[in-house]
Amino acid sequence: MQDKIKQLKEEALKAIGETQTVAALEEARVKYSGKKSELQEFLKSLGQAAPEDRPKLGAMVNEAKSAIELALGGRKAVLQNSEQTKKIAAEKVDITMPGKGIRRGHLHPLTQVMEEAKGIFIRMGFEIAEGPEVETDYYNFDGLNIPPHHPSRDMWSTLFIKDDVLLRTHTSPVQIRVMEKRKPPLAIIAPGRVYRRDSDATHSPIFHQLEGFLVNKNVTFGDLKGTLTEFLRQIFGKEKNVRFRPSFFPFTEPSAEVDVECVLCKGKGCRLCKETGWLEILGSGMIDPNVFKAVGFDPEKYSGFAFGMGIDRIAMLKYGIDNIRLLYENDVRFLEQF
Ligand code: 2NM
Repeated sequence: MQDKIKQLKEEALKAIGETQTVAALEEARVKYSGKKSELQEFLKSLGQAAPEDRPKLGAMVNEAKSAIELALGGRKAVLQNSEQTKKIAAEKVDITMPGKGIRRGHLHPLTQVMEEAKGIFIRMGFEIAEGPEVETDYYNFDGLNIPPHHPSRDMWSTLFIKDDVLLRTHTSPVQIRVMEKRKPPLAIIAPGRVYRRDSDATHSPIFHQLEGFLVNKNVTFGDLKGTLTEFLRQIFGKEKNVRFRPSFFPFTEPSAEVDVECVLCKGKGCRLCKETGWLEILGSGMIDPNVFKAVGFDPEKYSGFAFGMGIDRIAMLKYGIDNIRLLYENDVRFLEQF
């Protein structure tokens, strides 16, 4: 009997010492110290032992029991600790590792050029005005000295909505609306989307214009030249030559187109400038007396200059973009280059 108890204790202690997981240890606990363990059975059967042997045997069983329980407790602490360590090691995060870069977005190249152009005029003292993209033919044409059925309407391939309602072909209607409401002195720019029935590598049915005008007493063609030359130097670079060339617009008299030295060949002549050395950038002129009469300004008292430019065209020239569609397809591989 005594040998049996001793053997059972040794076996239990050895098994406990060899467990590798908390789960295996729990199995060992059930087997060696649980209610149905051999040791427990042993205690129950003590009554069959000789009465003089019972105290000694009882003490031995109890001693074995506490030794096993002590070993279980100790082993449990060791195993729990090592399982925790392994778990922590497995979950370890290297906080010194570089993160996944978050790519910064940026403004669309058209927006960038529009903002740049607006900024130049704002710093000269111009105000921004906006107006509807769906216009009446009065504001788009009549008010600008372009009468119904007049051949000068052919200058714009207009998209009509109804007989007298259309998509504005330029932002000049905004300027007519401002002049109707306010009195000189006025210095206004009108940026925005405009629409024409036109589509090829350099024309899109929707494009962007920046127009502007200045009206006051004694405004001269010299003011127009100075203002637009300064604008073009800021947007294309100080070193570029600029030239004013006579032209015609129904709403200005005299009218001039403004060219900048070719950005590609620097004036030598190339495919971009059609061998002329110059790029057409702006239309401009002194506001026609008929426009002043239409808005109720006295042309004897006031004079003014006006100008208009295509922002898409300027963006294409500045960035060397040869197809206007690229500006409207929203292909990130294209856009991220700017
Ligand atoms: C251009 C060229 C020349 C222009 C004229 C006016 C207004 F309303 F004041 F009469 N706004 N914009 C103008 C003049 C526009 O674009 C090529």
